[in-house]
Amino acid sequence: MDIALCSLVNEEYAVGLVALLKSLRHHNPGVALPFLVYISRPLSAGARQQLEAAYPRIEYRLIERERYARCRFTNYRDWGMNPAFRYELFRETAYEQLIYLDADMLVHGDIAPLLAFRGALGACPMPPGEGMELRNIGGFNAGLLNIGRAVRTPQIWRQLVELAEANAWSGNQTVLNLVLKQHVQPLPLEYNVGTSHMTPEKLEGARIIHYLGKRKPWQADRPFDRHQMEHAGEAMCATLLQVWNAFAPGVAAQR
Ligand SMILES: [Mn+2]
Repeated sequence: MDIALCSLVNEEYAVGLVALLKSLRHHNPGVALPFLVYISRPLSAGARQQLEAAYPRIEYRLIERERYARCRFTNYRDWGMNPAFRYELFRETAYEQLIYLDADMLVHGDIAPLLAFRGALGACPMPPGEGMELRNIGGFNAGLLNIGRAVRTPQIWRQLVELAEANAWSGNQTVLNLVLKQHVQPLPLEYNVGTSHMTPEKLEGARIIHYLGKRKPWQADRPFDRHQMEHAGEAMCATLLQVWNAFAPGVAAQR
């Protein structure tokens, strides 16, 4: 098999991944690729059961946390996950393409063209002004990465870790951009449509929705942050929550 899908979660983000997997099955029922779930600590039996019920080919990959212990970030966001764990993807050599999806994403359409991509690195460009340290130079959003074997090398992995250790960056995305800039090929924007500036037109065309921001749709007490509410508007936020809730863990599969 030459392609695998993957994500990176802890116990809390596993809820988001369950919804992502259910949405993938719903919109792409023919897809039966392996799905690698990167974790840094074992998940509870309950979380594993939900993931495995949502998708048939789950494989776990346990990250050695020590490898990333010296990588430091300023905007830690209280994830309970070291942002540098994302660099572990660059140690996987088994597949021609490794397609990474953030666990705060939802598949919203046909992703066959994304699965057909072959190349060093496919990612969606970020709008100007976004991406913290990248706001003036631009770059790609690291929530969706189609990573070819050419960049999954010990050299690139070491560059990522060394750069992350050298400076306190806002997150893993800046380091990924700085190291991989010359390798990236832009993917159509519909594969990573951020919720913060969502419009009805963008939602209509989205193949993958990315629930950006500090708050996440499974945090029922407050699923969106203020920035998101102001930019997308209350009605759009309600729609986005409805879309996510249709795939929430515990909700029976549609169709
Ligand atoms: Mn994300």
